[in-house]
Amino acid sequence: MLIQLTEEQKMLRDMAREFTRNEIAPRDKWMDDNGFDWDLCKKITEAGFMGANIPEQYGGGGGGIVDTTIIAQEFAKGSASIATFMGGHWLASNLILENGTEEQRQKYMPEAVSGKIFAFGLTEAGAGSDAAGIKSQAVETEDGWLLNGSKAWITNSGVADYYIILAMTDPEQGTAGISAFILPKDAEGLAVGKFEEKMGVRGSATCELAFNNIKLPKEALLGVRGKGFKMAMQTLDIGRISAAAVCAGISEHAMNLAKAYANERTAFGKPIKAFQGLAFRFADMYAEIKAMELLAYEAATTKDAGGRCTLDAAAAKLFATEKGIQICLQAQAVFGGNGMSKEYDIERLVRDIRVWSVMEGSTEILRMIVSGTVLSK
Ligand code: COS
Repeated sequence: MLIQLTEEQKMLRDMAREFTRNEIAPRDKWMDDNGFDWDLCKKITEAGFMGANIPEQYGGGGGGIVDTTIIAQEFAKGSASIATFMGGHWLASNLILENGTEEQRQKYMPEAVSGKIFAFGLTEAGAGSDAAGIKSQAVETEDGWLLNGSKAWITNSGVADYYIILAMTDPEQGTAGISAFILPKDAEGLAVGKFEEKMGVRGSATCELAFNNIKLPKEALLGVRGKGFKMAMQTLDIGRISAAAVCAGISEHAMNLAKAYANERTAFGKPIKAFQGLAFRFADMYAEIKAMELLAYEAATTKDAGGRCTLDAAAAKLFATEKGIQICLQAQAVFGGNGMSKEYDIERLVRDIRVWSVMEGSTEILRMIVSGTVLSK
């Protein structure tokens, strides 16, 4: 498949690139030290990126998956944390867009555009890769639902205004017994834990959530009862495309940092880029980043055309996360001892990229999905 961006998409890319250079990149180190940046979040909203995935009729940018993939990749060149934050927000708001009633869309979509933050809550302390093993439970009552349980490692938790929570409604039915609910941050009985001290993407907020007899109205149910697992899996297909593009963005950032260093640092009387052993690293980095991009955009194009992209999205993320980690390590090696120092941004990128081989489907889960499909064909 030949991937060609439209003129509008090229403009979107240039806009996201400029915004990254001017607003995002200068704040990344601050976020690494201090956590979520509310001022930057406000600027992202004002620039229209929060609603990039929302149709124009609800006030959004009307973009598809290719468009959000472009933004995610550009943002990741300045900050993996911000790309993570945006991915979580788009994923959760997209769930309402694709599965909600018209009333739900009319209520929540303009809010997502205007800066209310959304989060997608699937993972629990005892159920990560085994997503169907969640224990949170929603019991139907006369006037709504009673939610109990907990979630862990939820991107945007602690800063989100709304959570899309996956819970068991009919445990005896396995994956067909899981449903999705819209939970506002001020719901009585919702306890939000302290921010996790993570190794990387430290500017993206992550907390534990506990649900203690939370009463939700009937309208809190998102989509059809029992369809929550499928909705979550379809959403993860999109998340994995974005993850692949984010890894391409982080990798390009790492390569560019290493390039600048290789130009300026000298050894044995010449710039270190003159040594072929070092120069060849850049050939591999460039080729692998290009391949990451192509896989990500092919899956995004399939999704936008209405096709199922489970296999291609999993393959794109598998390749991008595994290669991305290697690229960041290779780029760090160009810096020699300086690569270990916090004075150089490269050490942060090495920490940031690591999370992607776990988040939104571990490498092992992705290999299961890809090998299962390839071998059954
Ligand atoms: N799109 C649409 N439907 C899907 C789907 C997808 N991508 N993936 C699975 N389904 C459907 C299946 O077709 C099946 O439907 P039927 O029962 O009608 O046949 C149903 O969902 C259950 O699928 P399956 O039997 O494959 O479920 P498993 O419990 O075996 O789980 C894996 C499959 C391991 C792939 C899933 O649990 C997974 O992706 N785990 C990783 C979770 C993850 O990425 N977590 C990251 C944190 S969230 S940010």
